[in-house]
Amino acid sequence: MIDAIKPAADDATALLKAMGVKDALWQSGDRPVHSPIDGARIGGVPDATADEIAAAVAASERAFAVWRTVPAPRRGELVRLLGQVLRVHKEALGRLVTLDCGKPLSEGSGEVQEVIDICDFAVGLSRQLYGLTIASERPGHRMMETWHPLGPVAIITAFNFPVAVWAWNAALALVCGNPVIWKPSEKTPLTALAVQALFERALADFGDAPAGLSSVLIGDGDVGAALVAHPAIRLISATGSTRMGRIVNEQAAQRFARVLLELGGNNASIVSPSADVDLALRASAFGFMGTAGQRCTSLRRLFVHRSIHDDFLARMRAAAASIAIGDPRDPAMLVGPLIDAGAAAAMDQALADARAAGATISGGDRIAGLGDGVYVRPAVVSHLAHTGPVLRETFAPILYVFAYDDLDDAISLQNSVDQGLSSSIFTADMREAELFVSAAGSDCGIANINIGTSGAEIGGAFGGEKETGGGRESGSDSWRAYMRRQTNTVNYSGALPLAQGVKFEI
Ligand code: UN1
Repeated sequence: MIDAIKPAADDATALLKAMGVKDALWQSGDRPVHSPIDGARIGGVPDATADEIAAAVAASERAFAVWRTVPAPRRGELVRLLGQVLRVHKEALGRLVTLDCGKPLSEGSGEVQEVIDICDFAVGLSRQLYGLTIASERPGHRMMETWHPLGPVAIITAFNFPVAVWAWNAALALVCGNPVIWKPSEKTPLTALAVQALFERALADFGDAPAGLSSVLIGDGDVGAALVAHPAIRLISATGSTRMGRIVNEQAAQRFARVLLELGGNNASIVSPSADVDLALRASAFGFMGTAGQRCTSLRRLFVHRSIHDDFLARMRAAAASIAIGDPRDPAMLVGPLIDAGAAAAMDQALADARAAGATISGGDRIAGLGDGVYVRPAVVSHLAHTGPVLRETFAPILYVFAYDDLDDAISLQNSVDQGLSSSIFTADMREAELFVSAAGSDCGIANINIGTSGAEIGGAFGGEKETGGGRESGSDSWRAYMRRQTNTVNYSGALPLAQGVKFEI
C-alpha cells in the first residue's frame, strides 16, 4: 500500500519510468499536469504543434495504405500482443490512472482490465468480420457484402476514463484495418503517454507493422478541431460533453466524415416496491458516488416508489454521509477527489440551484483534502420537482431522489431528459422488468434490470440516444462503425438480365 500522504508526483516518476515513457515527453512541456489527488504539479507536457498534427495524419495515411492489406487475423495479433503487454503492466498503469484522474485504485485497475477485455474481444473479432451473402433476384448472380477498412480514425477521449474509452475504439479500429490518432483529455495526458509507450512495445514484439499506426497528440480543443477538419480522417470518435459533440458533429458533417459520439448522460434508476432494497441501495450508492459521480453512466436521478421512498432516502443519506472519501491510493477509500476546482464549482452551482428551487439537500460540503485536492461529500437532493434546468447533468456526486406512484409515470419522467445513455430498474416483478426493456420502456441505449446504471461490461454495445449522440462503441457489432460496407453483385451467367426486369437491348 502506498503511504496515504505521499506526494502524487513521486509516484508518477516511478510509474512512467517503469512503463518506458521518456522524461522529455512529460517533464519539460509548457502544459502543466496536476494530479487531482493533491493538486500538485506532476509534470509538463508539450502541446502538439500544427506541423506535428499534419505529420501524424500523414503518417497515419501511409500506415493505412499498408495496414488495410494485412489479413485481419494478423492485425488481431498486434492487439493480442497489446493485451499481453497490458497484463504485465496492469498494476502500474492502473496506479497511473489513479494519479491522473483520481479514481480509487480498484477502479484504476478495473479500467485497465476493461482494456485487456476489449483487446481479447477484438482479437476474436479479427476472425469474425463477417459479411452477408444475399439472394439475388437474377439467375446466375450472387450478391454479397464485404467489409473494408475505413481509414485513419481520430479518438477524442475524456478525463474520467483516461484509457478504457481509447481502447474500446483503438482495439476495434486496429483489427478493422485502421490507424488511430488519439487526442486525450488535456487533464489526463500521462496515461495516454504510458499507453503509447506500451503500444510501442507491442509493435516491437509484432515486428513488421507500418510506422504511424498509433499516435498521441496532446492539447486542447484546437488539436481536436484540427483532426475533425482534416480530410484524411474518416471517423471521429469523440467522448465528452454534448457541447463538444455538437461542434464535432456539425464540423464533420460539412465534409461528410463519419462520427461516433458518446456524450452526456442524465441517467436514472427506478426502485419498485418489489425490489431487493439492500441490493438497490448498494447499486445506487455505487452508481452515484463511484468515481465521484464522474462517469458518463453515473446515476443522477432515482425514482423510488412512494411506499418505500422515505426509508430508502434516509438510508441513502446515511450511506453518503459515511462513505470513505480520501486519497484514492488508500484501498480503504471508496471515493476520491473531483478532477479539479472547476468541477467543484459546477457542483456548488447545481446544489445552489436545487436549494433555490426548494429542495432538501444533505452533503455537498468540501472535505479538507491533501494539499489542493478537491474532495467533496456526495450530495443527496430530495423534495424537488422533476422539471427544468435544475436537473441538468453535473459531473459530480449529486443524486436527485423522487417519489413515484405509477411506473408509467416514472418511466416517462426518466425519459423526459435530453440525454438517453443509461437506465435501470430494480424489481422482482417480471411484468415491470419486461415493460422497462420494451419499446414502451426506457429510451436509453442501456437499460438494466437489478443492476445500476454504471459499470457496463465490454461485450455489449455502449452508447445512447438523443443528446448522448447515438454512437455505439465497444462490443456487439460496434465494429461496423470502423469499416466501410461494400455491396457486391457478381454475374456468372453469361447473360445480362437487368434488375427489376428493365429492358435495354442495343
Ligand atoms: C464513461 O464514463 O465515459 O459503464 C465510460 C461504465 C464504464 C465506462 C464508462 N464501463 O461505467
